[in-house]
Amino acid sequence: MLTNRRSFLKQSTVITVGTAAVGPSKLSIGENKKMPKVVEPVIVSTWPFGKASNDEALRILTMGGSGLDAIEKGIWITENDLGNGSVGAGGIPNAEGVVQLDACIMSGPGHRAGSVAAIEGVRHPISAARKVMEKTKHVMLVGTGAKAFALKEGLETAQMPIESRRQEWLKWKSNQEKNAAKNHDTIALILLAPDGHFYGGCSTSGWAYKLNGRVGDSPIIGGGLYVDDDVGAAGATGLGENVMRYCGSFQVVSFMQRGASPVEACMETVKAIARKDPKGADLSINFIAVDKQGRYGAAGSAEGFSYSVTTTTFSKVLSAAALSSKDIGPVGGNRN
Ligand code: SD4
Repeated sequence: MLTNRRSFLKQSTVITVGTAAVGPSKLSIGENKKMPKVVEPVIVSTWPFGKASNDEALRILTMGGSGLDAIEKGIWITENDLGNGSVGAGGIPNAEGVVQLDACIMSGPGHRAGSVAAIEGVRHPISAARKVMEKTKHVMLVGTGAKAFALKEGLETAQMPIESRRQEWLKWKSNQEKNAAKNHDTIALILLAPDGHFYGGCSTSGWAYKLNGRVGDSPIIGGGLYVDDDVGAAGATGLGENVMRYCGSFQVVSFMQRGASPVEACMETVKAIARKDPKGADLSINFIAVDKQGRYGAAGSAEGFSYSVTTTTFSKVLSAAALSSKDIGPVGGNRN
């Protein structure tokens, strides 16, 4: 049952209707006579750093680029930011001092997906994921196989970890007991494109100082990302182990399919996980979502998650709804 529907609806933001026309003066793709409909694009991503990726995704769409181009090139912006310790070559390494990157991409049309996990030395794991989707019969490649494939496809390599991350890792290694692993973030970027279809991508260096070979939720279809062209798209950030055990992004889309707004769907997913999990609300999980009406929303298991939303009329960072302990009942796990 969806609870507190009214309060959720207040938080849920409707910015457009899927069939609303966008004039050619705003989008050059207005010239495409074959396009069945042109809708106002809505781009949503995790964290404030996602805003720069959103802006690039919008630029790509405005230039007539495809939804997949917008996802890939948008995520490139964050992957290229060496100051970002969570994504791309600037990412924090694993416990062995090796940066292992996870990424995936999904196309609503064709329900296609591509993914790479624990890939090393490739500058743009999101592009490797796209190549897996477009050039192979498979969905997911991992480790050395993923790297070999990416290199064969001509993708750029990069030196990682960068020196400052290596120095931090050395400090962490010499003082592991006292240094808790740092918080860590991911870019999940989802969009409703002008062609009326949904696309999404996710890219991360994973949890800081994770075990060698550990793969999180971000490259798992249905975990860190899910797109259903008939319903909408969802993405996740946070502690992947608490997302992937529950097919978190899939759950968000399923809630939307059953009539929930994006913010309701994100919150119902957080609640469903918190009610079942022995950790209760102590989950460190966050979701974003967009639906067919162009509505968007986000929710997290605690205060502090913010996300970025971009359309042709604004680009801004918003605070997500947060789980309240009264929403899940007494702590202890397996509550029904
Ligand atoms: C992971 N979900 O590897 C990623 C990391 C993350 O906020 O998003 N942290 O578990």
